[in-house]
Amino acid sequence: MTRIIKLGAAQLGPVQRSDSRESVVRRLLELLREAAVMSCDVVVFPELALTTFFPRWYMEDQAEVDSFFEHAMPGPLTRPLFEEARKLGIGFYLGYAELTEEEGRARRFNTSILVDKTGTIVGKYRKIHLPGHAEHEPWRRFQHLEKRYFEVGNLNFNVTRAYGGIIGMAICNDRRWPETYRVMGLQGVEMILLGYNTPVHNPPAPVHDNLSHFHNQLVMQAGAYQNGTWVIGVAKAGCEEGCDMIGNSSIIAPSGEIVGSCTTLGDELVVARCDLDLCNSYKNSVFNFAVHRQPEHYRMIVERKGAILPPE
Ligand code: CDT
Repeated sequence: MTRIIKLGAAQLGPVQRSDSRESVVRRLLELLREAAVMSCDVVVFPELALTTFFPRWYMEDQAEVDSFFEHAMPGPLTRPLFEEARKLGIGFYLGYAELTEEEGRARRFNTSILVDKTGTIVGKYRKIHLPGHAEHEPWRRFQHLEKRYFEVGNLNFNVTRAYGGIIGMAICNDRRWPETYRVMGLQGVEMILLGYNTPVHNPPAPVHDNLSHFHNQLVMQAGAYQNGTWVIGVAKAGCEEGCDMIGNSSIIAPSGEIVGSCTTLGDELVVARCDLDLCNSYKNSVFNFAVHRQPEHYRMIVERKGAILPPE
C-alpha cells in the first residue's frame, strides 16, 4: 500500500456575509476539481468554510445565529461537494458550524469532517479550544464570540485510519496548544489536518499583531516536529467584512520544514506529495515516546483550570 498522500491545501479568500452558500460551494468545487487535475488524494478546506466568520458579530436572535449553521451534513447545498468528490475519487476535510440534536437538546459545535474518496464521512472533530468571549465587548473593533455560539467539542482528539495512514484533525485555535498535537501524537498520528480563520489584529493583545504570521508558523512547525507528524494548516484569508485575516496556508513536514505554502490572500491551491514514512525517523529516534518520555515525572504537578500548581 502506498504511503504517499498527495495533499491539496485549498485556501479560501474572504467570504462576505452577503455571499450565498451556493456561491461558496461553487468555489470549493472549483478548488476540488483543480486538485483532482493535479492527482490529489485529499483536499483540506478552512475552518467555517461555508460562511463568513460570523463570531465577529454579536447577535441575540437565535434564528439569525442558526442561519450560519448546517443542520445536516451533507445537506441540500453541500451534497454537490460529496457527489463531486465521489465522482473525482478525491477526499476532503471541511470545517463548518454544526447544529445537531443530542441529549434531547439543540447543540452547536465548530466542527470538521474528513471525507474519503467515496464521498463517505470517515472522521468528525468538534473544536475544543474555543477562543474569544461570550458577552458583547463593544470596545473591540470586532467581536470574537466563539464562546457564545459554540459548545466545547465533545469528541476529544481522536485519530482515524484513512488514506493509508493515521490522520487527526484540529481547528484553528487548537493549533496554538501543544496538548492538541501531543494527544494525537501519543496515538501515532501521521498527518494533522486543520483549518483556521485568524484575524491579523488581536483586540486584547494588539502588540502581537505584527507577529501573527510568525506565531502561526511557529506553533504548526513545532507541533509537527515534536510529534513527528505532517501538519496541514489552511486559512480563510483576506479582508472579510472589513476584518483582515492572515493567509500563509502551509504544508509542514515531520521535520518541521514548510514544503508548500500559499502566497496570496485569495482562493489558492498548494499541493505537496506527503510521504507518511517520513514520520518514522522522528518517531523512532528523538521523539520515540516509549523510550524517552518521562510521564511519571509529569505527574508531579497538579493541573487546575487556568493554572498549573505545585502539589500542596
Ligand atoms: N478561529 C480562531 O480560533 N481564531 C483564533 C484567533 C485568536 S487571536 C490570537 C486563532 O487562534 O487563530
